[in-house]
Amino acid sequence: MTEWQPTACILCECNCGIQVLLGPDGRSFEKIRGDKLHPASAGYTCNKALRLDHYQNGRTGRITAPLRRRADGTFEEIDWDTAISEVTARLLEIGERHGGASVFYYGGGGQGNHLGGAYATATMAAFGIRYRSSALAQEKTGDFWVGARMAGHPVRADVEHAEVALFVGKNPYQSHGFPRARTVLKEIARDPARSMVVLDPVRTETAELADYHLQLRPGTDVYLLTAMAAILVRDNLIDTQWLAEHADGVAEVLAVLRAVPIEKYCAIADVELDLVTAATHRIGRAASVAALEDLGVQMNRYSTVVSYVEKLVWLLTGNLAKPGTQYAFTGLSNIGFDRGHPAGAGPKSPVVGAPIVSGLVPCNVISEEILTDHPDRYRAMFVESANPAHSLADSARMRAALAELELLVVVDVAMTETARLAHYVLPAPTQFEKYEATFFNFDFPRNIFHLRHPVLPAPESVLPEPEIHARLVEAAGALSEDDYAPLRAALEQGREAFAMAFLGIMADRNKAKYAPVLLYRTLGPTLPDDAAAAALLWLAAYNCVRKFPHSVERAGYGTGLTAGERLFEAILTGSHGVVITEDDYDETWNRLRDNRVQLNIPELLDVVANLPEPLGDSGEWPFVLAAGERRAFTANTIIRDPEWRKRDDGGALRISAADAQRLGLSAGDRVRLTTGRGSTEVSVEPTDRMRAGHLSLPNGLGLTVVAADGSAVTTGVAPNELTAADSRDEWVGTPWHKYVPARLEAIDA
Ligand SMILES: Nc1nc2c(c(=O)[nH]1)N[C@H]1C(S)=C(S)[C@@H](COP(=O)(O)OP(=O)(O)OC[C@H]3O[C@@H](n4cnc5c(=O)[nH]c(N)nc54)[C@H](O)[C@@H]3O)O[C@H]1N2
Ligand SMILES: Nc1nc2c(c(=O)[nH]1)N[C@H]1C(S)=C(S)[C@@H](COP(=O)(O)OP(=O)(O)OC[C@H]3O[C@@H](n4cnc5c(=O)[nH]c(N)nc54)[C@H](O)[C@@H]3O)O[C@H]1N2
Ligand code: SF4
Ligand SMILES: [Mo]
Repeated sequence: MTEWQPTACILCECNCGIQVLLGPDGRSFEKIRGDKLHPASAGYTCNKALRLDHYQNGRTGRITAPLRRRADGTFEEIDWDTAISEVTARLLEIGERHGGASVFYYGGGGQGNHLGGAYATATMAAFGIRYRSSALAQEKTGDFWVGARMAGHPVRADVEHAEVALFVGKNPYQSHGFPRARTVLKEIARDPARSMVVLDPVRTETAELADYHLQLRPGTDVYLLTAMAAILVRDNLIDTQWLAEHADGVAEVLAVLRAVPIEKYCAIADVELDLVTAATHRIGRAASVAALEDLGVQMNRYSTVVSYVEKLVWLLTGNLAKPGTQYAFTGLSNIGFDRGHPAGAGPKSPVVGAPIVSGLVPCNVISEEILTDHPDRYRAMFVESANPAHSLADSARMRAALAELELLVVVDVAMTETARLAHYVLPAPTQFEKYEATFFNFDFPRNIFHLRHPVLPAPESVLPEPEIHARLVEAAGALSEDDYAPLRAALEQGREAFAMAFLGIMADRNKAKYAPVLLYRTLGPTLPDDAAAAALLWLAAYNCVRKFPHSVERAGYGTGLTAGERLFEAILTGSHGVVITEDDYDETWNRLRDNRVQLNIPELLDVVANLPEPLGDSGEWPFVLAAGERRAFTANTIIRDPEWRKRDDGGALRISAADAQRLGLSAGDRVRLTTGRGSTEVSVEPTDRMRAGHLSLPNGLGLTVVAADGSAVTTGVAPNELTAADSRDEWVGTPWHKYVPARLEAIDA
């Protein structure tokens, strides 16, 4: 292989298109460059994409054969038939004793691999698995729930075209979250007609580019945003006519905001009133405002309430369904959708009774739902492409919970912190050795989809996730050749006959649950270049046409059944990614519930109306620790090889220069960092970017990999050794990882 091959970076949700040139060994990534033909990233990458060889070929603890844990805790290699039949037998047996709902599914994809996980719904059906979760339920479910209540459809921010970009607890310079983020941020900074407003206690790379950096006290966003919304009302900067036309509940919200003690709230947040007023006026005067909130508030005090007030700021100013504002997206998945039940009314988890939002049990109750003698506790877990022993709150408790399970099955590429605790580890090809795709595509007005083709062959003894799911479903007896035969016969007469036969099967609800595997086993083998894993996208394309006929038509795929086929063909063959839909901005209204927005969420408005005085500084815990910051060389736990980092290789604890001086600490000094849940040693990095009293640890460190000499090496601190499961949002259970009370002691060298 001496050709540049198109694929994508897998280190954040943007999945920028890249091209890879393999070395003479046919395995090493000799060169990587941005793919100019990719319709969203257009050649852009950040610094991280160039280090992907460390994911593919680095010292990662790659697993290349199914593993079974022995009684003494060591692992032995087994063949796939044994693995599938034993896992199936044990899942069925646990299901017989306790019901399928006692088996919990976690994960389904990281930042770039959602194709395999999409087949898991068939496995869930085959074993009667009812409850599931993923990382989204420790970050985005509050946002999803509020969005569902206010609009009935999730929305995204059109930062690229905004006159004013508002970032709340989000550092897109490092974390991205929209295409070509660094370029777009610099464009806004350079343009005198546009502005950037950032709420962040840290002077981040993004804040540095901002016109208004509101460097607030950690955890006080609810006060600051409420004050900003109140300033908009007081100074007549709300779009009264737009609200009259498009919104309900305006009077109730205005009544609350008129009573807000603006000056006091700015003082609580510790930001100059003049600066808050100026930034708010800038938002109020702008023709368009795009707002992006993220983990700085979603994993912090009042998380869901903050998501609500943040939306009030841009809704009161009429920033929806216009260029440069927010839009309701199209796409191939239902990520972000929720029914928006009033608090307490929706589905609940079986043990704790925690609210299930977007079908996901809150991550922070999972250990609680295992470590109990409640009859409905989870007894087994199926983990796919996730590392919950590392990424969920309170790792020690999570490890205890995983150890309590009768069965833990992990599908991964590497021997992770979670895999080490499993009874069975099922190895998958890496994301460059198989067909893969992300469903995190929410671009607008043209949305894209990128089916990535394999760049290099997989080792003999690993199986792609769709094949693992198909084998499990068949071993459970849920599907057999009898189910495939009529579909295969229809296929011989062409896709149209196949579509008809398939729709017939979909009418049977018991069979419809197995749609992914039915497609994989029938349509799959007929697809060119071994693209069986893409079979599921055939149905996704048809559904996209059904849901967004005009958007698909505008993108050039025509109408009706043939549009579904054309869209699927384009996805299948467009190895650089393709445009799947094209929208008008006001299309957003057709997607919202009743074509309107609801400003009043009574439960949350009540909190806004009655915000208490925050508690004073506690003597025992003088610091607030943000546990899990995105930095230049962090990428969740996707790259395990510590050598991928060019800087900050130990993952230093950042501390304000003032605190460091007071404590006599200089760069590289070791300290003991203690929270209510744990204590660890770490090196410090004093910086004038941070406020006094604030500390920050990077995300994704503390991984243990085996070194060349066979010894295990752990790099940096695993943030969740320090976090608590019960420090979480009242409404949706998301964790408060960015607000961990902490203390520090210098360690004498
Ligand atoms: N480099 C890199 N990029 C990534 C990832 C990665 O691991 N590494 N992970 C990806 C994933 S999974 C996600 S979800 C996104 C997350 O992306 P972000 O949410 O942007 O990332 P974080 O750094 O966790 O948090 C954002 C900001 O919140 C600020 N913050 C802390 N406390 C507060 C507070 O009290 N109030 C406010 N207003 N801000 C506060 C922090 O200073 C930080 O700058 O990043 C994605 N991109
Ligand atoms: N304290 C604290 N905790 C946090 C956060 C924080 O800010 N602070 N952030 C949270 C957030 S926003 C997120 S998104 C989560 C992320 O945490 P997780 O959802 O647990 O996911 P990742 O760390 O992305 O790990 C992805 C896994 O997929 C595996 N993998 C890679 N490629 C493949 C493949 O092709 N197939 C399979 N089967 N596996 C593969 C990797 O080896 C890895 O084990 O962490 C959360 N945890
Ligand atoms: S880390 Fe994200 S922004 Fe950077 S190249 Fe990869 S996908 Fe693109
Ligand atoms: Mo995330």
